[in-house]
Amino acid sequence: MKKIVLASSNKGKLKEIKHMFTEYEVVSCKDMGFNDEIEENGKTFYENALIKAKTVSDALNLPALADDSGICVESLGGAPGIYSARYSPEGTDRSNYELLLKNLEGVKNRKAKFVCCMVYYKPGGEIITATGETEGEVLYAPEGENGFGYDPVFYSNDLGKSLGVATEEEKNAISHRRRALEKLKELL
Ligand code: ITT
Repeated sequence: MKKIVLASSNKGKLKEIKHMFTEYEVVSCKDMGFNDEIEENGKTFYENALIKAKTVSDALNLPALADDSGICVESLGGAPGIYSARYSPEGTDRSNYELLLKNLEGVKNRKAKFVCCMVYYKPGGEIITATGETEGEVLYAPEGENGFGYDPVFYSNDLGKSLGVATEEEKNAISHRRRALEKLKELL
């Protein structure tokens, strides 16, 4: 089976992408010996995904896939967006979603979406990219402990429940990551 290197250190992403991308053997860049911190100084999901994919591809001299994603909240002007992983000073999943709930205290418009931009970068410079989104609302308190990141506080419009209570299969059927990956597969 063809191997694909994922330029990510996020275990939640790796697990989901492994389960959805069964056409390839998905391995993490860590498994390939790449352990460097990558500075994500782009201004968009696309720029950050490209930085990650290109850095890993250049280091290993192999094609690499990166996923840059986050939650965009309408009443916060799209924040935390590309800063989702480092929203709170501690930067843990729990401290991040707790800060989001705090910043939405008393706010009625809870509309939010997850966005995922994937970039597949080949040595030589070929870029294949696709973006996916999934819509919902930010809950008032966490529900469930499944998934990762902001899943426990995200009510999915497609599933009619929190991604914290949805199974991985349910989430993977409607997620921003799935939608980006399906488009990317067609382009690959
Ligand atoms: P890599 O850059 O190493 O891939 P990261 O966690 O830093 O890992 P991002 O910069 O793309 O990745 O930040 C994504 C953050 O957005 C992630 O840490 C979560 O807080 C949030 N997020 C993205 N997808 C999510 C999902 O499916 N469910 C819940 N939260 C998600």
